[in-house]
Parts: sequence; structure tokens; C-alpha cells
Amino acid sequence: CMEAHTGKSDNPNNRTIEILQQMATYYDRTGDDWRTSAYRKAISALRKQDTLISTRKQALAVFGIGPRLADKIEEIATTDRLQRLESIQADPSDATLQLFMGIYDVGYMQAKRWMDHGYRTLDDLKTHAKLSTNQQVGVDHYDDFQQRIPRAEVERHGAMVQKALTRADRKLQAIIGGSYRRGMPDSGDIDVMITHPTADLSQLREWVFDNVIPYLFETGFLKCALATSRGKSKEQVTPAKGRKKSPKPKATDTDLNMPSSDLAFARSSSSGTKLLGASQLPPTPHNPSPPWRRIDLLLVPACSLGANLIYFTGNDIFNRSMRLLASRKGMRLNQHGLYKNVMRGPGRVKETEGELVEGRSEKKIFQILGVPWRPPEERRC
Ligand code: DCP
Ligand code: MG
Ligand code: MN
Repeated sequence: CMEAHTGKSDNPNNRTIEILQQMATYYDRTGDDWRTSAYRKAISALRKQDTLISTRKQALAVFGIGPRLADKIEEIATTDRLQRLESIQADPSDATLQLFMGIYDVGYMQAKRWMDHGYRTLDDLKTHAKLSTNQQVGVDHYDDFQQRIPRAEVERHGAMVQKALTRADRKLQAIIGGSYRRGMPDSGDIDVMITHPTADLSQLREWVFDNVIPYLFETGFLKCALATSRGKSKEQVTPAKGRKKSPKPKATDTDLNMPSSDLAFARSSSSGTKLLGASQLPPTPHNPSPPWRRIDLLLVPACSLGANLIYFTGNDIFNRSMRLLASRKGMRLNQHGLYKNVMRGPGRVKETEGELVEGRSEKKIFQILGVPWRPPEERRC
């Protein structure tokens, strides 16, 4: 990622890269990690070239490109297309798979199972399939969730959250992260970090789960909670004095579609730091039913705001490369901070947690890692 950034945007292989990227996306969706990674390697190798790679022989001479991909590169360079991609795109079963995988909370396996049952449309699912609560929301709001959200609307959702926060405490702050913070013109969802200059996580949780979220449900802005998360690691949880050791955290998010009255549950789960849900702007005469949007709320104490800003701004590939860099330097970077003296055994397996070096400041984390500061708009490897 760090190197790819130096790749030129006027690369003569851009058309080839574009097509290979679609193939990589396809294989990624089908869970074919091996092919996905082969395609990604070839793409990043091509990004570094400054001449057009148009023959199998030239392609093979590039490090990271094997014979099968070399053939495809030659085909694209000579015909401007790739038969394999076109047959994938023309395959009706692939279209159905894409349709089903577009439903919130539906992955490849679930989509495949429904197809094997003979379902072909969303109506088939509505009338015949057994849907989870979340999948039901996903099917009912399929078109809403498929649409990209324009920047201006992302800001209005952020402002609604901020208003509710200020009502609870005037120093509570909403920061919009994700693709919005990277400067994208539109977003797939709305990622909001909720923070406060002095409050700890349990205080944040009290304000947000007891006051802010119920208020946002009452005013009709929040429509449903798709999941709240339980902390995954112990440092994510602020242990309260005298509290029993929390039960082993679940591997996945708690699946609950709770009405506002059940929100107490999320807070009492002792380590809730996240709410994934859907929100809607207030209707106007001009727009009586604005679309439901996917919104993620994340509680972040100031001591780990910097690390969270990095994590929640992404993109995911940039995050992966930052983490890899940290681990190469004997450190570890996660949502909570940058840690040093992390002992690793064979295969880079972590043996100790290490000590916290920095969590508060995004800029300092870059500095300590020896990475020149990258503004969010440039974190799109
Ligand atoms: N993230 C990550 N690894 C993941 C998922 C997410 O590092 N597997 C981080 C980086 C993302 C951020 O969380 O930028 C928010 O996740 P989103 O899924 O909302 O992704 P984006 O906001 O980047 O894009 P979109 O516009 O699709 O929401
Ligand atoms: Mg997002
Ligand atoms: Mn998100």
C-alpha cells in the first residue's frame, strides 16, 4: 500500500488494472482467497510499471505475475476485454448471487443456500425464506441500503447525532469517519465516532445508551439497531470495580433488533462500544420518506481517539499496511493504541500485549511509526 501510493494515475496499464480489479472483486466475493490474492498481487505489480504490458512474455517478466494471469493480461491488452469476466457477468446465477449478497447481513454461503433452494428474487425470499430480523430489514430496505449516500446527507445525519449528544452533555462530540473522512463524494454508510475530552468509556456508555440513543429512537431518527457489539478483548472493556469477570465474548456481534426500551441491555452488557443501525432524516413536504441509511456509532474515549481515528478512517487496506508496519517494528497497532515491546514467537504470533505507547493522537502514532503524516484524503490505497 505504501509503495502503491507512488504509482502514477496515468499508468498505461490502467485498463488492464481496471478489468483485473473486477476479477479480484468477483473472486473476493466468492471467498476464493487464493485467486483474489493472485489478482491483487498482479494489480499492484502492474501499478509499478511505466510501460504498457501487452504480451504474455512481457507480463511474465514482471515479478508477481504468473502464467495464467499473463495470458489474461495479453488478452486484455489486445482485445480490450476479458472473456472470462464477461461470462461471469452474463451468468444469471451470478446475478442472483449478487442480488442476494447485496442484502444486509447476507454472505456468500447464505446467498448460495437460497439459490440452491430455488429462490431467485427478493419476493421469493419475502414469501418463502426464513429471514433473520436483520435480513428482514435488509430485504425491506434493499434499495435504500444499495444507494450511496451523498456527502451533504452524511453531514446531516452527523448533525442529528451531534444535536442529541450536546443535549446529554455539551462536551460530547460526534466525528464522522469512514469514507466521509477520506473525502469521498459519497459513502456506503455513516460512520460516527462519539467522544468526550475527559469522560471514560463507562461514562460515555451511560450517556449514549441511556440518553442519546433512546432519544434518537423517540425522535424517529434511529429506525432499528442491527447489532451492538460486545468488546472482543479485555482492554476494550473498562473493568468496573467489583464486577464479575464478564463472560467469554462472542465471536460475532450480538444479533438483536431491539426496540428503544431494550437498549438498557446493550449498556448492561458491560462492554458495549458500538451500535450498528439504520437512521432516517426527518421527512419534509418535499421528501416525505427519506431513505433509511446504514449508520455505525462507535464510543471512543479520548485516550484512544487517535488510534480509533486511524482505524475508523481506513481504508481497510491502509489499515492493514499500518498494522503490518507496526508489527515489523516490534510494535502493535489496533483501535486502542500503538503498543511496544510486543513479544512475538514463531510465525509472528503475539505472546504479550506490550505497553501502550500512544493512543490519543493520530499524528503521534504516525510519527512513532516513522510514517510521514498522511491526511485522511490520501489514505485510499
Ligand atoms: N475497517 C477496517 N477493516 C474492515 C472493516 C472496516 O479496517 N474489515 C475500518 C476501515 C473503514 C472503516 O472501518 O474505513 C469504516 O468501515 P466501512 O465498512 O464503513 O467502510 P468505509 O467507510 O471505508 O466505506 P463505505 O463508504 O463503503 O462505508
Ligand atoms: Mg463507512
Ligand atoms: Mn461502517
